[in-house]
Amino acid sequence: MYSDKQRYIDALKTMILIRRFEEKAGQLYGMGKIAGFCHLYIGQEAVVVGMLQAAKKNDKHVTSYRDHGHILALGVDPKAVMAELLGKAPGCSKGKGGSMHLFDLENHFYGGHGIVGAQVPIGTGIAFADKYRKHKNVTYVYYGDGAAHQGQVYESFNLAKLWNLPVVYIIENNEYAMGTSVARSTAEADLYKRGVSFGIPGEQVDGMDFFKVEKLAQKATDHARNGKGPFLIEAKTYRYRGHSMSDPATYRSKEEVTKFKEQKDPINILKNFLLKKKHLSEEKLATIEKEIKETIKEVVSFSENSPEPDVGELYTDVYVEENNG
Ligand SMILES: Cc1ncc(C[n+]2csc(CCOP(=O)(O)OP(=O)(O)O)c2C)c(N)n1
Ligand SMILES: [Mg+2]
Repeated sequence: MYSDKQRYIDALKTMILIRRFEEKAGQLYGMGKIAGFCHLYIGQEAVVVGMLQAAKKNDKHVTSYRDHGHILALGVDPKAVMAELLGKAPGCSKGKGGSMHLFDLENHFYGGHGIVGAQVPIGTGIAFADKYRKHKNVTYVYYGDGAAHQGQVYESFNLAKLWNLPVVYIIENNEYAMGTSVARSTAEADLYKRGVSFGIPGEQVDGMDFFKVEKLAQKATDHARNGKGPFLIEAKTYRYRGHSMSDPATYRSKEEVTKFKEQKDPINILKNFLLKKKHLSEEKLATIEKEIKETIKEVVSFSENSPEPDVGELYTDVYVEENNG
């Protein structure tokens, strides 16, 4: 039987994998090996890993350009993700999408979207398709505090509630939209209230705490799966790195970032719980770290040694028809 203890250890492993993967991606970007944009998820790991505890195999997932953590948490091979970042042929989008356009049909990961807020109507449409086909799947739609201001979010909310679509909206409130803080841009900063006028229930959660996220994820998922319609979660989180790889970070103090790293780090919170409960020993933890380090090494070597896509690939995959549950 898959015990809670094992599930927590697996969640910790996933969070560490995301962290180490992204630290490496940051380095490779600095070395000029990753082109285009690259937005790191470091600091936000407990949000997606916590949410996925409530998801089932055929559920659907869609997010913004800050997407590495989501696709890794879904279990997609990190080699396919890193190869994509490097623009290589075995990448999950065949090296043609890059960091912002990760995609994986098998795990129902529908991107990776560069237009702020665009994934919200897309995810709502995916949820509509499931309801129309009478499939009991739930769609998870992640977006940022900045995206929460987009008009298309509210057009989606209206139809999602009108038709009681099986969708969970997750606002990853990491305090900033590029360089603009929530406090500077938002009259009502409790973003979980944004569904009220549509009749969509919403709740706020500490997005740095895996346990709190998974608890609310279960509640929201049950709501959506049982035909009660959409649910809105605001996960209060924090990104440690810049908005993307070029960010002067003049909009926040070093002390603020240090405070989150020292007092609220999602990996430390989960790790310390497991150590304290003796679910995990320091030795076992060291082995996990070592194995992940090895994995990352292999991932990088695989990606660097893989070929670029063939020129003929320019004309393939422009349109894909999916016909599954
Ligand atoms: C429609 C649109 N407007 C502006 C941009 C430029 N832009 C990219 S990311 C971003 C900030 C979004 O912040 P948030 O939704 O909080 O997400 P986060 O980056 O914090 O994850 C902006 C304005 C864009 N990509 N698309
Ligand atoms: Mg943000």
